[in-house]
Amino acid sequence: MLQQQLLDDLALANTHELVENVRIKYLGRKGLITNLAKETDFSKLSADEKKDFGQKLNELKNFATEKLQEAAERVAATATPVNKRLFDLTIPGSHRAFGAMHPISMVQLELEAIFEGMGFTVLDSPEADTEYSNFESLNVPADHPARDMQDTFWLTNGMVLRTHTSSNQVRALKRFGAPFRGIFPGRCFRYEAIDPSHENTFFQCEGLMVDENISVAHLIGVMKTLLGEVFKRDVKVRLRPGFFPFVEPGFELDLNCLFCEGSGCPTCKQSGWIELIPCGLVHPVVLEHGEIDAKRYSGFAFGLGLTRLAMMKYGIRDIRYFNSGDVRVLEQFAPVL
Ligand code: FA5
Repeated sequence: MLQQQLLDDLALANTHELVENVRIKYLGRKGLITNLAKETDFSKLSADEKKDFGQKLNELKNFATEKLQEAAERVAATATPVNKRLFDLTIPGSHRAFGAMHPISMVQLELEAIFEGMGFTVLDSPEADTEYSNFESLNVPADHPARDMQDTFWLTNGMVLRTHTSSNQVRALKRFGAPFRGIFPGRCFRYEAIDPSHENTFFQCEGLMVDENISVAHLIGVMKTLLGEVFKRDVKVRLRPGFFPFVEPGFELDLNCLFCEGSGCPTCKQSGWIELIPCGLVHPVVLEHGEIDAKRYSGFAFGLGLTRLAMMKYGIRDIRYFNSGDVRVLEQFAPVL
């Protein structure tokens, strides 16, 4: 009877822990089999009876030991290996530091979305380009004084590190023809003194729209939409005449300094204004270089200072932080989880 009871218990024991419980129940210090000897009054038994009892008790212990051993082996054979156990989703995970997108990339993506919403195509363009693309195609001949405005890094093969994203204007017009609407964001390089608002490596976003009857009104409309969406509030801007050989007329669109609200600070060089978007109507010579009929089509172009826009949007007072590689700057843009 005790044997059958032991077998029934072991049939239900499917872990090592349960098998051990069965062992304790039968063979432990106060176990059912162990107790058989303790509870028997040997003084009342004859010598033969004692011998017989001892034999049966040993047989029972051996039986139990054997069945417990079998049960332990069965459990070991069917146990799930540790590396195959199901995940416990309630265990708290370990925290990993998240990376952050660079603020310039964030502004670039935002600009791309805004312009795509206005039907503009986003184009990539080369950082190392020809002298023709960077200057001549834009109505800036070799001896033109405007070249002094952009101190240039020349490469040993005669090419240049582009000084502005305007270098892609004629290439885009030749490739896509008119009508055309596109932006080309990218990195530009100038050999110049570095200060809180000037870097030798910075980002611009060129915009170019060519179609029939394009006027300054279209240019202003697009600029207003752009700044309204970027700053999500009314910003003060001013338009003043500006000279660039590739536009006629040319303008400088300045943004009222968001740090000092126009009263003057180091970022705006005490002027109260940040020079942000030079722009104008595309010069007919540039259209012709782009193989566009300048009598039929007109257009506007702008060269937005992307890095300076990122400074204004995120309140970064010194342009040198962007290229500093200081991870503490970037950490401030990491997503909060
Ligand atoms: C140009 O580069 C013209 N290609 C812009 C243009 C395009 C005019 C199309 C007309 C039509 P400018 O040199 O002013 O213009 O530079 C444009 C913008 O780039 C500036 O307003 C400024 O925001 C930014 N920028 C220029 N130099 C630096 C610099 N060293 N560091 C950071 N940003 C700069």
